[in-house]
Amino acid sequence: GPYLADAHKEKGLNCAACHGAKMDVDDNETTVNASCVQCHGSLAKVAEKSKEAINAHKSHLGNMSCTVCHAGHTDSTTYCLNCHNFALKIPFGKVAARVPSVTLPVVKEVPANIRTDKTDIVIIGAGATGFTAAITAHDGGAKVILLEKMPITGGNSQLAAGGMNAAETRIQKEKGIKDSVDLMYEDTMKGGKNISDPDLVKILAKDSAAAVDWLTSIGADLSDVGRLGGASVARAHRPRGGAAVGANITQVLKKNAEDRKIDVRVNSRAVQILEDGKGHVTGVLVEGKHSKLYKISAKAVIIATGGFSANPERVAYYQPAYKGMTSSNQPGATGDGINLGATAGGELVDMKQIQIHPTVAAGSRILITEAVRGNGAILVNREGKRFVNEMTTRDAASAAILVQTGKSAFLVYDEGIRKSLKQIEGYFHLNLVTAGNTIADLATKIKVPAAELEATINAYNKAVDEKNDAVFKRPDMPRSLKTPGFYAIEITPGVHYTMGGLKVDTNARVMAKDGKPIVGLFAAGEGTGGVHGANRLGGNSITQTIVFGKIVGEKAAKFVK
Ligand code: MEZ
Repeated sequence: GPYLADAHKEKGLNCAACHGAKMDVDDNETTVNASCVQCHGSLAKVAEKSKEAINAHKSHLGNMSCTVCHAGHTDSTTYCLNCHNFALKIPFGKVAARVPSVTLPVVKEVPANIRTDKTDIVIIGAGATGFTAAITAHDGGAKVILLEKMPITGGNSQLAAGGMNAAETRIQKEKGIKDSVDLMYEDTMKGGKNISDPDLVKILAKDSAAAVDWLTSIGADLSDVGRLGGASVARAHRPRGGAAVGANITQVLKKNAEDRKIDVRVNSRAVQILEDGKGHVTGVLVEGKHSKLYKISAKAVIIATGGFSANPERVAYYQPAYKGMTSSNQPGATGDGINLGATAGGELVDMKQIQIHPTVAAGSRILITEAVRGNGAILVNREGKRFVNEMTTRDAASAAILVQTGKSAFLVYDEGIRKSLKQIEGYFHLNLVTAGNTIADLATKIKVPAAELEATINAYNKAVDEKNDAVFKRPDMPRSLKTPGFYAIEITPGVHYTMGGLKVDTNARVMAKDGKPIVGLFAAGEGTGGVHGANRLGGNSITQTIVFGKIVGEKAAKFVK
């Protein structure tokens, strides 16, 4: 110390002032968080008081509990610093707070007589897949517990930016966009280099429009549509004005879970899937931040934990060339759920298929959404030249950037593109953008030959006018770059998505190595393999979370009945 608790004590507050008369501390730290709010006001109220340019209490991650960052009896840690490099100070805390990669504790023997909770279905991982599964299973009549090892829910889903792919939607029809389920299937198979499981891809495409309808019916805004790499038409659905899709849908999913009073437990790591002598799932062993080891007995377990892009050792194990690369992922994406399923006998597929995203802001973990290119931005190298079709698939764009001088490039756009996509304002807020009044001014600031950059942009604008990109064959050029100001963000590829994971069938059952499903074990989302093959198309991940989150919730609810 001294810690936050000592400061409270000095002000004459006793333990019960924070912990309540019963002094109970659950893993959600419910009582202590309520006490903080009672004295200091809600997060929104605290945010109002801040005059800082970066307002830590007004997070893009939405409403968080105070104890995500503030601790009473240990050093406080600023959660934002897991991804950002702000010089954010926190009372009684440390400046650097990255969550280290964690491996699961090995529990050889489940201690006898430990606390045992009971439910129908345990869902591990509270991202979009986990929430969708929980809501669907709950609405199907099952009792569920949703576990999250991190102090906040939302996972990578709440960072999702560019959109949610769906074909033949009402919104596309209203906008006159001609698309089909077959075309989405073909794009996805081709993007994944034809190694995806065709049955899973068919479901992804066929159920995509219903997934958009379902999300909209429970409160999401997916009314804007853009085009992303590898897609033949605009099918990436996102909120009005081109805002980030993940923040919108995860807030909606969380609210729906709250309204249904679903039992959501953060700081709660599943450490083992429990099985009976026949290999049938009987529940999970959990390690809670405060409750320590306890059991949840359940008839079914759903793994919805995501991938392992934030686990650099594991990424380098499968893809040595990606060693030391930055990642766009939240720190919890370490692949624990894949390990849990494999230890329970699940087969793993496509584990070497790891996606690097071409545009992570250089020297950071901040993803610059593909939607910026989708809305018209171009990629330019240090010599001031374009070098790739900006709308190609991510593997091709990333490979092209990595052979440029400095292994990075500039994403260049103008005021018109800036106005077309709300998400771009965030990059200004984070000081990632270099601005110029003219192209030459921008070129000087980013140390690129001005005459070359002018020639490149003029040639591109001509291609837009003629609807023909003769050199790079970019298929879609929605805007020319003619309206001052002119902007650039230096970008470099970063580990973004792991396509491999647990093998599942079309009923979301985890398959064992003998080709049979493991009774009672289900999985969906990024922790499963087969949907994206060798390369995921931008916008297909959120679709997968909702489409397969619904399937897994329905199938598991039916199974437990
Ligand atoms: O699906 C994605 O990963 C995506 C659309 C990312 C982005 O660039 O916004």
